[in-house]
Amino acid sequence: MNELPPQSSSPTRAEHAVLMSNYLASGEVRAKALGNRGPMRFDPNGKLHQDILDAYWKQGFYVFEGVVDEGEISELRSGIDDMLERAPVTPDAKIDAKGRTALGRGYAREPYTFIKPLSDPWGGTDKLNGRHPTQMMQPRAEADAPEHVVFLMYSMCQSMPAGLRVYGHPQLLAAAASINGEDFVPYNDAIFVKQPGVGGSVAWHQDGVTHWDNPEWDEGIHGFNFQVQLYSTTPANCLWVVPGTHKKGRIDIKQAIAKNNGRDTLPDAVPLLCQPGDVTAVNRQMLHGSFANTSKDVRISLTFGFHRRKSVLGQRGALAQSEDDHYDEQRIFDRSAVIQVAIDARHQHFAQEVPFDYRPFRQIKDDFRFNDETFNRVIKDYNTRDLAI
Ligand SMILES: O=C(O)CCC(=O)C(=O)O
Repeated sequence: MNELPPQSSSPTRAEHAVLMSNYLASGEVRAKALGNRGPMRFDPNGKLHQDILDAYWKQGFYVFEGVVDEGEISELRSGIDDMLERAPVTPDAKIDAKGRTALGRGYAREPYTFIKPLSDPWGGTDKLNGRHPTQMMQPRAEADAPEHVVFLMYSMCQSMPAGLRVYGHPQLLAAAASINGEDFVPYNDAIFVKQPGVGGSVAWHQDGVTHWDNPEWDEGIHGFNFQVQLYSTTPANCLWVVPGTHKKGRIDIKQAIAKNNGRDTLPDAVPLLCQPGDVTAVNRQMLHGSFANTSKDVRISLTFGFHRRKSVLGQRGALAQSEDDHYDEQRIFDRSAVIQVAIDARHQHFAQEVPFDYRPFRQIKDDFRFNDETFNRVIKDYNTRDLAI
């Protein structure tokens, strides 16, 4: 990577795209050699095939191909377009670009995060428990770029009917049960929006913040995240991970970057290359990040995670949740109910599909059918009850 200018420099969008090209190409070669990708396959008991589990636990991630079909992807894309259209016209505005009240003005939690084009909002700050200690290169956007762009959208189960339905996807939930146990619980969800030529970066980090010093620490204790990809991903716009790092405990990220001559182009990282409808599962202890999207291709990743129940029970809030939050039985039950309502919302839409049988709600499914009452009781402002660790 000798041809890259100093990390602190600010190349133009076009220069950055050229400067990154060798690194992106070499990452693609490394990714293709790993072999941890393919369709979701299950054993006769409905558990992920052992070969897939072995590959997931070895590398810390897996790319599931062709999980969400074309029709559903098209519904999800429309939902995203709608959320983007209904975003406030500027970060503090009350109205969207069409003059309507912007989405989420009555929500308990703001559904949009805006950033300056091509910027890194977290790197080198103490935001989110300081888990992003170094800053990514921040190229200069073109002169006609907007001042702010949407970077993240929250509330997919509340704001997007198709978002709620995909949250109840039977194969995804069966995979979650295989990785975290049948009593698995939710974490949160966030939609990463990487618009062409303006999308920001996510500095290298490991997601988990709670259990690093736990005597019972192991490679699965902080759970994992799915990303449902709505468009093809490329090395220039996708998430990158360093294989195997979920096993290594807390990584000294500053030192890793320093050893790489201060550059964010970590030599062992690989890109998560996907087609629309592919879904990645990434262990939350993996070292991962993404670069400013100076390419011409959009990436929209519906990101939602799951935990082992015992990793969460008795813990305090972290990341976007207040430290005053206490993850007791009731809190876990209330947030997990979103899964059961999502399963039923999905079943009402895709009646031919066998719904997932979520063990914690097996005996009380009827109280969590999807309807106006459960929307208000369970789904409205559900993300104030996220279970971040
Ligand atoms: O998709 C991205 O660019 C970042 C995702 C990420 O950092 C996460 O899911 O924790």
